[in-house]
Amino acid sequence: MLSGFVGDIKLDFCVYNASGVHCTSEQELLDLLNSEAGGLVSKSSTFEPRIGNPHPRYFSDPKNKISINSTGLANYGYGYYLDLSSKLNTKPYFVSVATLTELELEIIINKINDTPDIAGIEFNFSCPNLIGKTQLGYDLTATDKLLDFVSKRCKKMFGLKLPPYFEPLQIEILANIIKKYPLVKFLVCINSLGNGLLINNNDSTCIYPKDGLGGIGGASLKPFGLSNVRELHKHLPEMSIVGCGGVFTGQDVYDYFLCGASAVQIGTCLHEEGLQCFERIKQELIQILNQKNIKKLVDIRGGLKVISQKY
Ligand code: RRO
Repeated sequence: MLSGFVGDIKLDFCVYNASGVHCTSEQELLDLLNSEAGGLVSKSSTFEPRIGNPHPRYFSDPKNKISINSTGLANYGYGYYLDLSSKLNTKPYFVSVATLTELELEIIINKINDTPDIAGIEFNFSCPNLIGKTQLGYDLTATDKLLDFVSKRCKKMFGLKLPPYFEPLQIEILANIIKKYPLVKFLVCINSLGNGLLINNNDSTCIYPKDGLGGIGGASLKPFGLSNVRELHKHLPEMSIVGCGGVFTGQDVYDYFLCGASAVQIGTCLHEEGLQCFERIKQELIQILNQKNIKKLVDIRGGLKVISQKY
């Protein structure tokens, strides 16, 4: 009833974590494995381990369902996440890779090609918090070039984690680039809204790096996540799209499927509520489908109705 898919991988339950949330250490990944999540994706990994940006670098305001982070790609290095794959193989396990240089990327891809038990690679084209760097996904020429590089080397199924786009034309151009690379099997839309600012009641920024700028997560992302999924689904109807951004309830998951998603990731809600959010959301989805007499969530995929003209 609630299955989903990511490329050619089936998830028994279509909801799992967003990269970056509860997925940096072995224990966190094992927690996800033992939860109701339908799969799991690691923290974005780099060639060498990184300690990330200085603290405080995360803040959330649960009442307003909003978060800000500037983690700065803190991770244990790609080898750590590959070595864990044999322990995590009872569910689809995706490794997220953040690209820093082509030389390092080539080594990482070769190693992943030789690692069984990895369902696929989520290439992060959208980290907003690297000091002195812009988000790769906003440079469509660089995106095209890197996709060419990856496609020529990667033997595993792979996908892209994309930033939010705000212009339909930009999404159309991106979709035309992606069409050139049939090995791209899934897209994750969207990463946090880059370079937002939250202020606390001491008149100060809530986080320290970049004078307080960071990636915004939470409920305000949902309209942009929905529109990005919807627009990409229109241009790439065969592509599997993982919805991400502002998912707190079963209704949010349902809405992402209506726009064309085939699976959904949870970020801020998982961080705030913890692992039990998966079971709660599952029960909410079952109730919605029963009320609407829908047998399988995937049957509504892309079925959003556009309101008809009245006059
Ligand atoms: O580590 C981070 O600062 C981070 C990453 Br890699 C990302 O993709 N998105 C985000 O909000 N933070």
